Amino acid sequence: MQAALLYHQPESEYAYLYAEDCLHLRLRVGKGQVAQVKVYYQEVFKTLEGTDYYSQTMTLWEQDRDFDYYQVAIANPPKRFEYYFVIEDLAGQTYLYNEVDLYPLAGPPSQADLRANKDGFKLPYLHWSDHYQAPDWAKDTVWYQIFPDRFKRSGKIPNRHHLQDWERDSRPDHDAFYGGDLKGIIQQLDYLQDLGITGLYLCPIFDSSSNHKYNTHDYFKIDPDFGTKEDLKELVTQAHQRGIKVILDAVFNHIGSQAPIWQDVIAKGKKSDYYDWFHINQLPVDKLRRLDDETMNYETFAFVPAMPKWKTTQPQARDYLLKVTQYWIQECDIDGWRLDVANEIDHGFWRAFHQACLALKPDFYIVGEVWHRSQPWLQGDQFHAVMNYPLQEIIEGLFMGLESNRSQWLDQLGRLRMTYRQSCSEAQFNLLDSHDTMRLFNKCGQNLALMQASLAFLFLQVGSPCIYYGTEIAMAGGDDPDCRRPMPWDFTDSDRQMQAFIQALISLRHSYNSLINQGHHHESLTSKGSLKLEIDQGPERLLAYFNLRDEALSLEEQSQSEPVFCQGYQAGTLTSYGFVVFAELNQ
Ligand code: ARE
Repeated sequence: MQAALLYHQPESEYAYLYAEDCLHLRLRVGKGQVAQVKVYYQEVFKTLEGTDYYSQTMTLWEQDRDFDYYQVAIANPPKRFEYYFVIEDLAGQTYLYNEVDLYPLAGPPSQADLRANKDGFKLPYLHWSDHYQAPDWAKDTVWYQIFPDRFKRSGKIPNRHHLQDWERDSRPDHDAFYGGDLKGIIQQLDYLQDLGITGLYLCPIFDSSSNHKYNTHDYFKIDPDFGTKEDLKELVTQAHQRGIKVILDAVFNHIGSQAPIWQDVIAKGKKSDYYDWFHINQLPVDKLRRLDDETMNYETFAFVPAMPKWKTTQPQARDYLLKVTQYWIQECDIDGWRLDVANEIDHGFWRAFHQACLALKPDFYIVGEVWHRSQPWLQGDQFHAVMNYPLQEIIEGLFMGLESNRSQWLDQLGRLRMTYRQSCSEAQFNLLDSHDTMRLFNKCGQNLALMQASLAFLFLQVGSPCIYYGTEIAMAGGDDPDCRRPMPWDFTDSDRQMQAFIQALISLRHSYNSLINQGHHHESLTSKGSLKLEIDQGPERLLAYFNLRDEALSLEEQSQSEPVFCQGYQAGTLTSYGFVVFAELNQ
């Protein structure tokens, strides 16, 4: 057994309170090198009195290319928690693994051996408040993302812009306006409720000159083209009446250059009260200038001149943004914030942000936009979740990566589940496309069966799935801005068929949410190249097959089970890259 491959870290995703009375421990070992792992644990001071250690056998929970991951849940753990791992390798050799090293043993450790060893791993005192907690509702949510200018035009709000015709497949350019507004969203809340949606994520809605509103002019004002604060209040109230939560988009990495605050800096330079609220290297800042290879005259988002970067470490700037943060919670009872360009803002700001939100609403939900692995933000003091783009990439590799190495993607899937605490994985914001990516239908080469199968796979993963508006009618669209076409409301028969599939998929998710979130997941490739997904939780089991090859499923595979959640759907016939998804639920 290779000691160098062992890994454990207290107070991380390897040792954490999953719930106030349930501790999760994980141990990483070299793949296939271990026969059994036990954990011995006890209350620190009790061992001094000669009390025996408890022991529990750990379960092989995940595997990837290089490692096996063992996991165990310990109910009602002692508060002062000391523990050792005892590992048996394939040759029957036993080892003790503590915070210092790995020691060979002659056999299972005696209680005296354990008591004599002072280097056990320690969780000195288990304070629930120290540990990552996410609002329970966020783990049971099916999200729907709306790009407000393109979702529904109510016809009741005047618009400052020339509006494009609201036509199916109208192709927007970067500067197009279509006139979607908040009253239009309110008009469609019954539609969303009927789909089974229980969470709405609105892209930015505050005063801004663009159609995307990511260049904010006034953080305390709803964009007049979208409506008023009263409209937002009404939207949230009516959404709540339908069991739908509402989260808004916080664009705190940068401001819009037309904002009075930035205009004041342009006009007054160092005399402006706001000069130090931004990263200014050289005046004037009326336009973006390169000073040398590394430096511009002021910092922006991604070298976009119209998006000067906030200095969120500056006390007044921080206070201003925290005031914005609390204002919309207090005024409109929103349920969460999605954080734009979250990974480029300092952690100190996000800790203060976290406190500010939860001081007002203890079950508030904070989801950061971070496109990569995000442990630093998910330790419990900053975000509850991130937009899970790494999962998006894995599912794309599995379903859309023609001839990709699927076993590698499955390895990454298992490793991703081990990247975060289980409770965090369950609250993740899972997605297959967004306003920043090509639409899923296009990613699937406009193959509806492939799109359905990849969505089914997404809905069967740990974490809360999000569908981007229009996914429910398999809306087409390329990269931004083409992924932001106006939502058609004159549904065709094929739109309705896809809506029925989405409705069935959402219904399955709601019905089996805890099994899907807390069950033991195992994905594998069958000998015939199908992707088999199993989720077990005690007597409950979910089994699904995804055909990933361009030939019909064998009769044996087709006979495995009747399609459960494709009610009214014949198992799809298999064309090239055709997919059939089966699921059976053994109670
Ligand atoms: C638009 C065009 C761009 C063009 C730009 C020029 O889409 O092609 O270069 O205009 O002005 C908003 C608008 C966009 C607009 C952008 C800039 O929605 O339409 O671009 O402003 O004006 C990275 C960031 C991530 C960011 C994406 C876009 O990490 O935070 O880039 N996403 C947020 C929002 C966007 C928003 C902004 C940021 C700015 O969700 O909608 O754009 O507020 C890899 C990298 C990621 C990278 C990702 C996508 O995965 O790892 O870091 O995300 O690709 O590029």
